[in-house]
Amino acid sequence: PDARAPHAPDPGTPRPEDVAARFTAAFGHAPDGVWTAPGRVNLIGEHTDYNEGFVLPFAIDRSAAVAVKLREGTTARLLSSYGDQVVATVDLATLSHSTMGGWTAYPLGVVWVLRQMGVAIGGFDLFLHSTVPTGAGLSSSAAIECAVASAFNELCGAGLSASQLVLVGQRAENEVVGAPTGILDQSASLLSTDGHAIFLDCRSQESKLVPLDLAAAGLLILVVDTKVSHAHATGGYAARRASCELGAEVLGVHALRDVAEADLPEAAGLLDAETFRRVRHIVTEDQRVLDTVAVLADAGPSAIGALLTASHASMRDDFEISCAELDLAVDTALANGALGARMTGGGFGGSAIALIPAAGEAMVRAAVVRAFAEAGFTAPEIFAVSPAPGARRAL
Ligand code: GAF
Repeated sequence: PDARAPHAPDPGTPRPEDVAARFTAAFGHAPDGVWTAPGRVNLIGEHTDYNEGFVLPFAIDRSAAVAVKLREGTTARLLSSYGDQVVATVDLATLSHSTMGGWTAYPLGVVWVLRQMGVAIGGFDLFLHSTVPTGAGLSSSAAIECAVASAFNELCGAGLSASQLVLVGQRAENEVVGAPTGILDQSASLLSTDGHAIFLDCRSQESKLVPLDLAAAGLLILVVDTKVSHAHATGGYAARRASCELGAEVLGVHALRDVAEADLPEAAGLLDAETFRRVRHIVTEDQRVLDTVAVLADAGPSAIGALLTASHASMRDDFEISCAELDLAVDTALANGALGARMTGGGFGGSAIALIPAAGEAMVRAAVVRAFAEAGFTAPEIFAVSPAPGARRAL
C-alpha cells in the first residue's frame, strides 16, 4: 500500500546529491550515504501474494531516497519532504507503536523490526525524499521501507539478504503500519532489474527475471493514476484476505495456491457464493500469471493483452476491488487501441495500467482525460513506465 501524505512528487528517481545536500542543510553534517528503492507496478497477479501464489511486478522509475547518518546514543531524528517538514525526534530506547505515527511509521517500523531481530541500531539522523506518488497503488510505502532497510542493513553490517529484507519490510507493514499485506511490493522494490519483470513464487520466495522489452515491441505501459486514494490498513483489503483464509480453511488446503482451476466446480458446492467468487479470482489469477510468463517467452509482450484484461474483469466481478474510475480508465484505454488493461495493486482506488502501441499514446491519453471529465471525475495523472532497477546504494 501507500504512505499517505499530501505530496505532489516530481517524476523520476531523486538525485542522490540533492538528497544528501538537503540532509546536510537540515542536520548540519553530511550523511553516511544515500539509498534509493523504487515503487512498482504489478503487471499481473493481484492478491495472490498472501495466498502463496504467483506475481509478476516490475520496478518503476519513481523512488524513495533516504540519506542516513549513524550517531552516538539512542536519539533518532527524522525529516521528510512530506507534509509539515518538521524534524521528528524519538528515543529508540522507548520506541513503541504509539511513538511511530504518520510517515515515520514506515522508517521507524523498519528500525523497530531490525532491532527486534537483534540488529544493533543506535541513534541516527534520516532524511527522506520520495517521487513515488502516495495513495496511487504504486507501493510508496514499500519504497520507503526498502530504502531504509537497505541503509541500515549496510550501515550496521547486518548482512541480511534481499529476501530477508523483503520480510523485514513486510513485518513493518503488518506489525507497525497495521496493513495485513503480502510480499509483492517489497520483493519488486528489492529484487527488480532494469528491463525485466520479476516472476515470484510467493510460497518459496524463489524469483526469476523475465525480460520485458516494451520498446523493442513498439509498446509502452501507461499508468493512469485515478487519484482515488486508498489505505490497506483499513477495510476492504483485510476483508479480502479474510475471505481467502476462510476459503482455504473450508476447502481444507494450507493456502489457495493449492487449489487448481479443475477443483473450482467442486469448490462452488462447498463455499458460500461470495467466498467462492473470491477463491475463483485467486485460482484463475495464479493461472493467468503462469500463462503470462509463458506467453511472454513464446510470443512477447504484444500477446499478453487479453490476459491483462481478463485479470481486470476478475478483480472487478469476482474479487470486487475495482471502482468506477478504474473501470473507466480500463474501458477507455481498450476502446482506444490498448492491447490490454487492468487495475494494478491492492485496489479500491489507485492506478490502472494499459499496454498500448507507442504510436497510440497521445490518443489514449486524450481519450482517458476526456472520459474522466465527462464522468465528472477528478482529472487523472497519466504517465508511461518501463521496468527500472531495484533498490541500491546511490551515494
Ligand atoms: C498491496 C499489498 F501490499 C501487496 O502485498 C499485494 O497484496 C497487493 O496489494 C495486491 O496484489 O499492494
